[in-house]
Amino acid sequence: MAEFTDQFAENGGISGLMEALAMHGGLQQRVCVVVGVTGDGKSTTGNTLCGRDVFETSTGLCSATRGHAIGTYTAGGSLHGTLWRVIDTIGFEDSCLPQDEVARLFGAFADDCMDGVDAFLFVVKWGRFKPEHERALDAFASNAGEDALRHTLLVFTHCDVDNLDAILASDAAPKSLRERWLPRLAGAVGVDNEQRLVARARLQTALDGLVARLKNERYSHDSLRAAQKRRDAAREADREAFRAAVLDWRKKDGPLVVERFGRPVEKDK
Ligand SMILES: Nc1nc2c(ncn2[C@@H]2O[C@H](COP(=O)(O)OP(=O)(O)OP(=O)(O)O)[C@@H](O)[C@H]2O)c(=O)[nH]1
Ligand SMILES: [Mg+2]
Repeated sequence: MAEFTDQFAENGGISGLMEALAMHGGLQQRVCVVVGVTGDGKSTTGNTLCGRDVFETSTGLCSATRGHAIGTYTAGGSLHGTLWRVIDTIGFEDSCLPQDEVARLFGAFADDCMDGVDAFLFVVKWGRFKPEHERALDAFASNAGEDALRHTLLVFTHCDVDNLDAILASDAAPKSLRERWLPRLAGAVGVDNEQRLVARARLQTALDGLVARLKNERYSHDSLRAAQKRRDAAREADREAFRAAVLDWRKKDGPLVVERFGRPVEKDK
């Protein structure tokens, strides 16, 4: 019996069994990816969905979630329901890593959802839609492509308001959120992760609504790869333009002196 229990645990326990069932067609499979800035509650929201503490949470400025992590849960009954795979990702605007490295770590989640993504949850702490969130949404759109936005729900954490939609439609909501982002996103939901059961029900209802509205259409793996290629090409063009500008400047103005710490260390020409 102990041997059987050990084997069961080694194969992932209940979630391993659910995945195996899903692979054999017994359960429908869906994927949601949790994204956003560092520290606003991505991992906690993932834990709320999974109904248990799967992801490590933190309070620091550096993302506790480096790379990505995966949790699973079943919704709508364990035999005829849906097996959701939740992928928790590194925070954009991580102050401890260069932007390129964050983009590389973010993109790696794609290897764990080759069949695409049903929904992205972009997590924002309620009352804190700031320039950093705007930059993070821009980074998300540039890393995952515009197509990802219509699969994305804005999830406000630390949020216990009942009239979220009315607030978001009013002048109380930041203009850029109202006019620039919400029209391109799939909707918004507010949760307080401290109230896990209520929060879980709200998130699941929002996820099911999104899947139904999009008629099961998934964000594809190819869209992600195409967005990454476009971003790399734009970056290379930017570098090339910079190199050309320096060359041009050198032709016109003679010696180029590179100064470090106020002292010339390298002379050219
Ligand atoms: N009261 C309250 N606290 C929350 C809520 N959501 C998250 N927290 C807390 O916020 C802190 C940060 O949460 P995390 O889930 O680690 O945030 P994260 O976005 O995953 O952070 P990184 O992985 O570091 O980028 C933790 O202390 C959580 O307990 C919420 O809805 N209400
Ligand atoms: Mg985290």
